[in-house]
Amino acid sequence: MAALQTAAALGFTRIDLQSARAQEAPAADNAPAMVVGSGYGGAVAALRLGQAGIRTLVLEMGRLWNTPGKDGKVFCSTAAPDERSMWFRTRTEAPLATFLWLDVVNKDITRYPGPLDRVRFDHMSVYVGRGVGGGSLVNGGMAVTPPRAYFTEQFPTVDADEMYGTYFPRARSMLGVNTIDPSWFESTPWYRFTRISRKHAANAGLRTTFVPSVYDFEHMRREAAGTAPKSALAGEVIYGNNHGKRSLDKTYLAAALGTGNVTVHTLERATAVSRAPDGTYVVTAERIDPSGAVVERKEYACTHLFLAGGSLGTTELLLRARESGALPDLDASVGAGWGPNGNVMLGRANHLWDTVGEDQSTMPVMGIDDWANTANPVFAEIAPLPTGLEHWVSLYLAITRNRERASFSCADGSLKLGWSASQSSVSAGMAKKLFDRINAANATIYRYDLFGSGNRVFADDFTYHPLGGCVLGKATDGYGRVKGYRRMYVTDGSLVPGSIGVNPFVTITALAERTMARVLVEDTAP
Ligand code: FAE
Repeated sequence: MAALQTAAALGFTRIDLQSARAQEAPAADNAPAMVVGSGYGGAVAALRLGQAGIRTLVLEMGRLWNTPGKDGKVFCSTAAPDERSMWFRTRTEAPLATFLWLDVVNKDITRYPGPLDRVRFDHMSVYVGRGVGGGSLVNGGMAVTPPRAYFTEQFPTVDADEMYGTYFPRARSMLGVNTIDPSWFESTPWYRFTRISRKHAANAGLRTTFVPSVYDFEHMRREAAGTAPKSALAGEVIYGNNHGKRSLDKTYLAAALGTGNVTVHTLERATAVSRAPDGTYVVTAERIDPSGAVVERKEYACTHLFLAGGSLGTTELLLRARESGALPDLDASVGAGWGPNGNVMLGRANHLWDTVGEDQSTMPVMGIDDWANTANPVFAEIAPLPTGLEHWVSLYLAITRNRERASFSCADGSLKLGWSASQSSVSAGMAKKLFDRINAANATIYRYDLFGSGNRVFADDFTYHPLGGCVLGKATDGYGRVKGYRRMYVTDGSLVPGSIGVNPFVTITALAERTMARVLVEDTAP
């Protein structure tokens, strides 16, 4: 409680965002504004608060990835994972588990706060990034703006003109989005795998489209030319990129720290949120050491609280607060409206003459766009499988329009997700319809050896794109203000109602920009 008393003594209990600018430097454990999580939603909030002159504390449960290990590199590669790969595991848990049914992909590792986590629920695993930058550390960098018609369907109350005119462009510019030079794409061996998949899609009458990226394609060209250190061309992606990628620590978060008003506490996990009688939010946190041991329990007080722990992290904090009675007025819809963005991974086996190449960039640059097919809308990213050997596999991550939704609960203390295998099979069914067409047109078959021992073709039991849990306009108002509680906000992927039809981080970033623009102007009344 000492922290709270300090906050009250410093007058932090009833300040607003305007008056927060005028506060004197307080004790370390307090800040006018706090942000939980440093992924897309958290990074936007931190930057915009910092620019507004508001002292802001960011709590991030993962570490800061800026120190080289013994090999001189910050991150390890996908092919040679070590303790820097996964979040407190003794063996890696890569999405593509086997090759020719052999357990050759995953490796034993030492427990350590690595940047990739796989959170397992019944029938659904959720991959998330952990560390300063959240998912931006481990993701494929695909920076896709959703089709306007689908965005409008998912967010009927959001002004699409404003989103497409202001916030999407702002997000893309801040994230450093760029596009591959088409002539380089056509000639480089590093994207032969993509060109083969494009040809097979075209043979089935399907359209492909280039997708932008936050990976610096000029750097990639220098990698190919041998004049820059290799990262995307050296198999680096899901455990982090040592070069080339404009992850949030190099964009939004660097700018946030540059304001001089933002502090990031790493290896600190918020475990509970409550509210003091004077309206101050109290965030309870645990600080861990690199072995995972809790070395300190802390309590922070703040006036404005921005929740950005991602779909899982934010939903869990709010659900716990509602169930424990700490924040009883939270909306009944907190925990609901979750979906995996219809994700399904699958592989196809090509003919011997359709080689995909031993050189493969880890950054996807093209998708098969059949979203406009109202009978079976699918957008399938053409994914790399960089093994350094020719394997004739075409890999895909399909985003299907699966309308199934699930709810979280944490009645017995642990977070549970009510997602069923039959809900996943909706996504698999849609992916199958599309890829059956491609196989028929090319006389090819699926690969049965990539996802474990059971001859599985469609990996529909994991997602890279967890969305929902605190849906915009349901658990929050139309701008991410949490219903039932003033000065508490959600700015991350939990606002998106389970599906957005494309890879989601541009949408999450743009929505967070929209929230911050509104909140910093309007939420000034005491
Ligand atoms: P997120 O980025 O997950 O950040 C949440 C942060 O909060 C994390 O750093 C957590 O460690 C931290 N955190 C959580 N709970 C707590 C707590 N209680 N206390 C303190 N810290 C906490 O959230 N999306 C694309 O658009 N394009 C892609 O190419 C793409 N590829 C992907 C590939 C992989 C392997 C993965 C895992 C994801 C991929 N995604 C991609 C998804 C994308 O990274 C994801 O939608 C965003 O990162 C979600 O952003 P949020 O701000 O919601």
